[in-house]
Amino acid sequence: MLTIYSDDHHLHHGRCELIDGQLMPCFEMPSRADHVLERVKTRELGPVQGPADFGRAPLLRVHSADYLNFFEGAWQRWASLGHDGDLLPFTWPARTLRSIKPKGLHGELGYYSFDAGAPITAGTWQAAYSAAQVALTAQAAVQAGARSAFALCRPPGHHAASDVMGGYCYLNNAAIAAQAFLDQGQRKVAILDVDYHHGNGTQEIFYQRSDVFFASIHGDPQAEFPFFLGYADEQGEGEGLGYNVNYPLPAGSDWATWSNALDQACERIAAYAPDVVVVSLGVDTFKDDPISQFKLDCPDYLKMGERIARLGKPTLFVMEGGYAVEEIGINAVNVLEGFEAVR
Ligand code: OKP
Ligand code: ZN
Repeated sequence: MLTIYSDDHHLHHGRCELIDGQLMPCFEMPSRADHVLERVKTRELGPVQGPADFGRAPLLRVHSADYLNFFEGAWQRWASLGHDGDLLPFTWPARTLRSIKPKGLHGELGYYSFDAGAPITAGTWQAAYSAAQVALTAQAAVQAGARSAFALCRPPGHHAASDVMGGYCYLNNAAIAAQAFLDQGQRKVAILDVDYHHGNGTQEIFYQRSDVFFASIHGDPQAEFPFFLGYADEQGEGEGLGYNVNYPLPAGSDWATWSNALDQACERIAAYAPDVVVVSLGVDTFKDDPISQFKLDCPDYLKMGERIARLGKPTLFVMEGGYAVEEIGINAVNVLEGFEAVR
């Protein structure tokens, strides 16, 4: 399997995040992608190539121009105010306030974010831009006829909505790739999100559309980030009604519980009969993940890949979460090797 990877992810290294009332070093750190790349190489998964540059146009198919302009320019505005530490939002237009866009940097940042989990540093735009190009380059390989490809994206993307960042995510790599498939002539795309956290950004982007089917298996938002989306009654809206399915699972869920949801998701995807499948590949479902509560073990990821392969569709894997840094490479590449083992 071809892997697309860019070193630019090192340009994004947030300093800290707030967890359980404590400022902690960011769990979403550069070594995550380094470990996955290393495992891709030691397992000889296949060639590793850098991304091509498809420009901003495919990003604009998913994100608003205002949002992209704000994100690209935010660091300069912050730096010109004399700061050199991470830019973090701290006030959001929650229910009792107005959803207006103030002119100042902090008001605008609150308007374009939903949590304080997406720090903007000097290199964040470049890293996120390159991650989106990584996804688009891997997408192009599948579009050109490859059975599968792996977009080793960092930062991740599935929490990023059309004009909102959050949850370590800025640009929705999987959504950008899914839209590119449609723009290049595919008629139906299914996105399967196996990250521990609900892919709220991806769901929002395609919620009113029937040309993208979105299925997500994740920690129950009653108790887990992102809390305010990802419930089982969210089935899509308007044209999109029936094209969104969520499988919220309780803390402690192991492979038996999780794989039952995967079977259901795969049955729904098979019934949809997509031309291509995009997998939002988070491996934070791992038993030792420091911020998650599922109990999958390393060999389970092989079975995950096998089940996805049995859909029999061209498949693009897009890296999302996974914070047990020592095992992230093993688990991610196990999914890819499991996929490749089914012919
Ligand atoms: C990203 B992905 C806020 C802490 C809340 C955010 C989790 C984001 C997970 N500072 N945790 O889905 O793996
Ligand atoms: Zn996650």
